[in-house]
Amino acid sequence: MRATTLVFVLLIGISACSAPPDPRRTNFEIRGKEGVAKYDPKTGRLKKMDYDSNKNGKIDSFSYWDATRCIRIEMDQNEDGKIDRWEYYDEHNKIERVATSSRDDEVQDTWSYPDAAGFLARVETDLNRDGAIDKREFFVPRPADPVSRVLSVLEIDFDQAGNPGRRLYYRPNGEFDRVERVRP
Ligand SMILES: [Ca+2]
Ligand SMILES: [Ca+2]
Ligand SMILES: [Ca+2]
Repeated sequence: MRATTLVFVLLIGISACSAPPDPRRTNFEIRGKEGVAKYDPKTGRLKKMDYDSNKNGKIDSFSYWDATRCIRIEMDQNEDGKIDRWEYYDEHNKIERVATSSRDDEVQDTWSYPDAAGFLARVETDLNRDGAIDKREFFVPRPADPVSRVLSVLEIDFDQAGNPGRRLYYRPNGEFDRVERVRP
C-alpha cells in the first residue's frame, strides 16, 4: 500500500463520524479501529503509525513519518511478529526501494528498485546473506506489453568491491542472448 493511501485510510478509520481528536488531548496518540497514530510530544508532528492492513484485528504494518512525509513502512506480512518487508520512501512519498527477508528472520537479502513510472527496474540479491550483493537483475518493458517487465541483464560473479564479473544478456522473449566477461 502506498504511504499516501495508508495515511488516508487510517485517518478515515480514526475520524469516522467525528472530527479527529486533538493529539495534545490524547497523550499524543490517536487510536482508530484499524490502527494507532503516534505524534511527537514536542513538535506535534506525526511520527509513527501502526496499522492493521488486512483488517484481521492484528497490527502488521509499522510506518515511520515526519508529519506528512512517510520515511519507511515495515511490514510483517505473515504476522509472526518478525518484520519481513521494508518499504523506503523518498521526500515526495514515492517508493524508492523495497527490501525483503526470504527467511523471515529480519535479515534483509533482496532489494527491489522501481523506475520513475513505478515499474520494477532492478532487483539485487544477497544469496549467501553476508551483506554483499551476489546477483543483480535489470528489467525492461516487454515490447508488446509496456505495462509488464522482462529480465534484460543479469550480473553475477561480484568481486569484493561490488563489481560484477559476468553479464548475461537476455532477449525480449526471455531467451538467453550472450554473456559478457567483464573481468578475465
Ligand atoms: Ca493484520
Ligand atoms: Ca514475518
Ligand atoms: Ca552475498
